[in-house]
Amino acid sequence: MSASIETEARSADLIRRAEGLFPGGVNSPVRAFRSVGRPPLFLERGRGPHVWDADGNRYICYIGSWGPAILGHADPTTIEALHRTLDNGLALGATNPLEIELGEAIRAAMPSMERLRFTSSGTEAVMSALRLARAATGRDLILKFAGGYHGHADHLLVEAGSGIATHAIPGSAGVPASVAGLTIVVPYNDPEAVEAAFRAHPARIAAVIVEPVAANVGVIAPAPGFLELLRSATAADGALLVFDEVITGFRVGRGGAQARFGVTPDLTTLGKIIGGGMPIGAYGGRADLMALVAPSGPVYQAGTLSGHPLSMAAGITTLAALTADRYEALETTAATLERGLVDAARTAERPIAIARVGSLLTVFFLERPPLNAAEALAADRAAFGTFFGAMLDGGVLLPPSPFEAWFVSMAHGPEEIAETIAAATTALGR
Ligand code: HOZ
Repeated sequence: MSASIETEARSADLIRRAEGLFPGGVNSPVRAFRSVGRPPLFLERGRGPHVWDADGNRYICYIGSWGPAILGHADPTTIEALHRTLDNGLALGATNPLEIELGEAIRAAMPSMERLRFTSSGTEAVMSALRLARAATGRDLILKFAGGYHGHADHLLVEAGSGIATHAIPGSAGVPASVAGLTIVVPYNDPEAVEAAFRAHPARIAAVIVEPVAANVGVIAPAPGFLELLRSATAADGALLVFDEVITGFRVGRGGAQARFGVTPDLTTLGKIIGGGMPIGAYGGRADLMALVAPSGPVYQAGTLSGHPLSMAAGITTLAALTADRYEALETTAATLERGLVDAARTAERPIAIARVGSLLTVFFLERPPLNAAEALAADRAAFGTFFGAMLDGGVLLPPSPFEAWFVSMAHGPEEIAETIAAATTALGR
């Protein structure tokens, strides 16, 4: 576990060079460790539940590639499928049979995706789904929830979560007011606010987009009846309901949040797990809506690397491994971790709140789990920073933010969970 002076120098050199190259030293803001007051980690290798940094230190990993690594890192079957696919070349610029195989596997798990299209990222999937919603309804307004993160398209960076919440950025510079003005933001889990928005803008809202389990301001479960209310309010007004399942798809169950909570959206966006760790996104839904997408219809959307064979191969292999009994075991693993953290907090007499839906979990330094972003953002950031550092010193790598989900994987076994709980007991005791 302990790094030699020589290897630590390697990390220091990488930090210096990265800071001279990339804004903030990173290629995505969530990878910076600023909000936890630590130098950034350079991860070089992952296997199963573990990752190794550039200095050779090993950690139990709960970043999980920010969601895709549900099987753990470097799942051997996935790696083998990638090698095999690679032998046939890379993107070939026409439809590859693998696209059909993955598309069918997704639709079988999520029947609401009657037709779908692959993109290269979740951001692209959401942009495309909302363009389609606007075209289908002939309306411009989008309703989203405070703290909801749907990628970095202009009109969705309004009161967004993820890196925006972590780094306390008020909203992104560079987004024209006229664009941001097309986005209505209301609190998550607040049915009255949703109804009031529809009353204020009758027949003007194209779509409500929601993470059915909020997972970018920390994990927040939908209150009973909330998703149902979104379904009925959108239907009553003629707006579309879009579930952003980039994180929850194949994570909170094979059928995603829509199956877990029994609410069917008009459109769904996916990413992360369906690519098994390779770049991917997908959007899809009702066949009549998807028929509007070019070349069937007038809504243009395209991508040179969409449906990339490596992404398809990794996705196919990953989805094939996600059997019902493995989800059951994952639920048990995550519940054991949750119970252990609750006990650790009790022993340390620390008031923390743990929110968990399936294998998504957040430790909030709050008295009780939040219901919305405003409550989540009141969490004690400094306390989380101290906790994060102590966990890292104890060999456990958490997402470096109080407002991100921990991703428990199917590779986390009893040993890793016990080690994590032991580290938390020490960390909370400090
Ligand atoms: N959506 C991911 C977690 N909130 C982060 C991906 C990224 O921004 O790098």
